[in-house]
Amino acid sequence: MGRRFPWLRRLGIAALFALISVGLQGAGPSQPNVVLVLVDDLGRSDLGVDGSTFHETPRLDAWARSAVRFTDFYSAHPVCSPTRAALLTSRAPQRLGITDWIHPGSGVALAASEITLGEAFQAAGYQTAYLGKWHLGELDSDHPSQHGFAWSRGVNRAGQPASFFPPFRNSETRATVWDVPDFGSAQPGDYLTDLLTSSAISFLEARDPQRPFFLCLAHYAVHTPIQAPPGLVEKYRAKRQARFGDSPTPTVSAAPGAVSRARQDDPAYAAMVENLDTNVGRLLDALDRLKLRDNTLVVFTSDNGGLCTLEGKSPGPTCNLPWRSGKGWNYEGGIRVPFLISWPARWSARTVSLPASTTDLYPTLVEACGLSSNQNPPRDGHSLVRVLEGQSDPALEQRFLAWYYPHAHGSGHRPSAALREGRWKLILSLTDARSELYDLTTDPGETRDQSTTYSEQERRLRSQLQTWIEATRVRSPGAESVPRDPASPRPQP
Ligand SMILES: [Ca+2]
Repeated sequence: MGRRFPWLRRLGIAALFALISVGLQGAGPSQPNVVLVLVDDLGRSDLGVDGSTFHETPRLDAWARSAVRFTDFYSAHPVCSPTRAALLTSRAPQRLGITDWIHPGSGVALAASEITLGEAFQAAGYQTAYLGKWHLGELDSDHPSQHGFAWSRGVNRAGQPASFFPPFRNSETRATVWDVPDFGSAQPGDYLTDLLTSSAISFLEARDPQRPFFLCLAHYAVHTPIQAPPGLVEKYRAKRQARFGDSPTPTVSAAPGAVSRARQDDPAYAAMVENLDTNVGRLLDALDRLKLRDNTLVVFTSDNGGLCTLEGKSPGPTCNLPWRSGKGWNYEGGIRVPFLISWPARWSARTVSLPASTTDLYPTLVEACGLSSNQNPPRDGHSLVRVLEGQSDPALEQRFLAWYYPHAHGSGHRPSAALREGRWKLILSLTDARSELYDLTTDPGETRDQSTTYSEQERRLRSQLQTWIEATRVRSPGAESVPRDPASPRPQP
């Protein structure tokens, strides 16, 4: 609609801010704060609470017991940039023309015209802050400061840091998109995840206590490069030796030419996960110390599944079993992610098994904080507030979730789309139109294709998925990010 009727879109934006300004009259510290912790590539089996016995995550495990935990939460996409764009706008990534991770120099970026979470909260009088990985465009005009985040730290121009160690750059003489800014005073031994958390805590301490805040802490961890504090890596080397001896890491085949790690045993990756857990604990402790915890919504999730599958002979650094494959794929391992949310003043601890998605965060946070109920531009997410309050929500129970990834990926993935409705999961190849159908109730690992046995179900879901793709994708030539030869292997971001 926005592209065909720009005046209507402008009217919609004006209506949004008019609604927000009404809400502003009641703005103040009584409104809840928001802390959104977005982790990069953290898998659904990486935390102790999700079944890991190799990675140690005591702080997240303890918080999970007092939070609302979703068992069937999905990233909007199996790779970074599309999920991040969907998180900020509640729109399916293909509506935004971001259907792959954004390659340096590609010119792909989140359009300035999109209304982001940052802009919605800033317009409502919130102090807004963004730290860490952005990956939604590399120009100054693409920076979080241009999307409603007034304060930022450590935002580089690419999908990963040059290094997790100072000086956070590859070259002393030449600037690159991977350089992480703002930490020039870091000392040898400092670590990026620690510094980002310290900056977030500094923001909390220096904020105006009379106004609520919206803080997004988007860690570069646990994405490549797999680097962690040496002492912690040594701890996990010893743990690996004690548990597995010298036995080689077992692998499984997720698809022809793709190799998946079949057990968690990477010492450096495990150390990154434990360090992340320690830092989430530091942030929660700061909220307690500043007496902010009760009236702050804290959200914790990941932008895609764990990296376990790669094209070639070596697997990725983690294992998502019992979920199939990982980052880059539309199997459960690529899109099912951890999700915790808490607001102690309002919501009781519970476990929710209804499927939900990154696209639901915008309407959930906006409704929970009482900002507005705008529906313009059309958003694809659904507010989770009723579920978080312990009520049933028929609309949420009846809907389907879907994914569209029309590109090849260094994990071995070839263009595909997927749909989940209730117990059923359909995966559709976009190269040869073959489909796979799985019953997640009896086969959560997606090992038994039921498309022949349940052919009527397969036809119905395939038609539903194709209709959704046609309704949401951008049609203008070149609008889908980085369309390349699907047969060409591509580097990992
Ligand atoms: Ca990612």
